[in-house]
Amino acid sequence: MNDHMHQTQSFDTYETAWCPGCGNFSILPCLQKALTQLNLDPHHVLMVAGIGQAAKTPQYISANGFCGLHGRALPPAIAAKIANEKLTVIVETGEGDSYGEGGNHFIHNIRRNVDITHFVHDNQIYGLTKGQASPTSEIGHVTGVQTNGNINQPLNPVFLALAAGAGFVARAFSGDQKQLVQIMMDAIQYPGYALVDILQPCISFNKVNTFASYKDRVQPLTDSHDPTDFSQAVQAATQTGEQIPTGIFYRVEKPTFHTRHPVLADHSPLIEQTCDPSRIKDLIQSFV
Ligand SMILES: Cc1ncc(C[n+]2csc(CCOP(=O)(O)OP(=O)(O)O)c2C)c(N)n1
Ligand SMILES: [Mg+2]
Repeated sequence: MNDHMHQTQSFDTYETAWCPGCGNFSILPCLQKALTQLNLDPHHVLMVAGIGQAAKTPQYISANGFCGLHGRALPPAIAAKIANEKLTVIVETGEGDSYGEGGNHFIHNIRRNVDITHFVHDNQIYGLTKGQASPTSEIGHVTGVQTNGNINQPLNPVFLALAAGAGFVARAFSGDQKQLVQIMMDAIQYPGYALVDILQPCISFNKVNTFASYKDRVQPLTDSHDPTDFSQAVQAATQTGEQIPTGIFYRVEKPTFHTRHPVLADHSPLIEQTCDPSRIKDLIQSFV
């Protein structure tokens, strides 16, 4: 949050190290557009990631950034939001990072419901490490490691998020930018933990889930879908077959970590809170 960032006032993006044709190239401008349309200032936004191709995103956009360990993006993101609720905190990272190495954080972060947004670039493969099966790879997917095809059934992250109690659950497709920008804006504005699983082709290491295979199958939810209806959300999240529903499956407000926490409930950053040392002194005294 230096002076330079103060003056930037726009979410500039930078040259990337992604493969030409990567779905990430569609997601980055959507993020830029969503943040700009929400009139946010770059110095009020914190982008957090773990490790991976998707996890490079914070390095390619002008905002505050934190690159964590693989699978460990959510803990520092939550910590930053708890320390300063005035920050808009966005975790942007891969599905291996989010649901595999970070799977336990994913589940328990939903229970806490800290007001952060989680954009998962779901290319159904470990991209950075050159194409091993990830938690969302399909059964039978042949890779350099799974030479006879992946034998493990894929995780359904949107269904899992619903089951764990998330209040905002969406699925998007990197190839539908108009829908993605809108979902990103809604997710950022949602007061609580918001998950957006973004289907994204990896042109170098996933020859199964190609742009064309997604494009033929994604099907935006119609207006008849009621995002406050849990059973409709579950139905959309678990739909199998040729069509892959996209859109906001579920959106209901739930008490957040901040509203439930006695110290955080007044919504001021920790650094601005007054501290009464005499209370601690009394406590220490009680142990003597
Ligand atoms: C604890 C740990 N395990 C494994 C790795 C190696 N590793 C780095 S990135 C990665 C996979 C990234 O896949 P994903 O999160 O789906 O992102 P993508 O590259 O596909 O965008 C792995 C296994 C690591 N860095 N740290
Ligand atoms: Mg991946």
